[in-house]
Amino acid sequence: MQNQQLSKKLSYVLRHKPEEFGLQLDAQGWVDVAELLRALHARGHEAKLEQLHNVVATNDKQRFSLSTDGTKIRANQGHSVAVDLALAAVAPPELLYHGTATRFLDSIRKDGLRSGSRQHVHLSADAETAEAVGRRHGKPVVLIVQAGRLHWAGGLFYLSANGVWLTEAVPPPFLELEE
Ligand code: HQG
Repeated sequence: MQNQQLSKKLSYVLRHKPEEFGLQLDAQGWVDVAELLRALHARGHEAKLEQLHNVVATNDKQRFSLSTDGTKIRANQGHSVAVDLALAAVAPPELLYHGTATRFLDSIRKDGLRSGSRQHVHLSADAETAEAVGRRHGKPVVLIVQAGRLHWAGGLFYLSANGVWLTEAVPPPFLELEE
């Protein structure tokens, strides 16, 4: 398996469908590295420990973390399965950004940003990153999130290990279109 394929497979297993590989994440989303490699192997996906380490270290978005003793691995964010990443709530910067596609704008204007199938709404620290996130869905558009005001109003914010800002929802009054 190539590194990118392994990365995609890891995202799938560690964020969305561990049970499809006969795996169970612990409460914080960790899974035993040796068990994971065995589960991949059993389904015809060959990967060695060294390659796994390489993918964790070089992944473009730093999507995965190894435990300090190296025996466990988890996804840093993006889960649809219920896990408690045990991130501490922190004060966000005044402004954060959310990239989406133009076709979602009407619905977002009405309902605000919702986490949908994932556990959180994902926000970016800069508009360029947000635009790239939005492009995954179609014609990209960047929304400015009044994160400071939302935090002041009681919204909880978390910063994942790979620099993605997470929050539960962003109501319409805290959103504006970037010019
Ligand atoms: C949209 C990638 C209609 C939302 C990225 C988004 C990110 C609404 C889509 C991470 C809505 C969900 C997550 C509403 C939100 N009505 N549409 N009320 N509220 N939406 O993929 O943020 O490469 O689940 O705007 O870098 O695009 O996977 O979320 O367009 O960090 O590591 O519903 O995924 O990282 O799409 O991306 P997603 P996202 P990875």
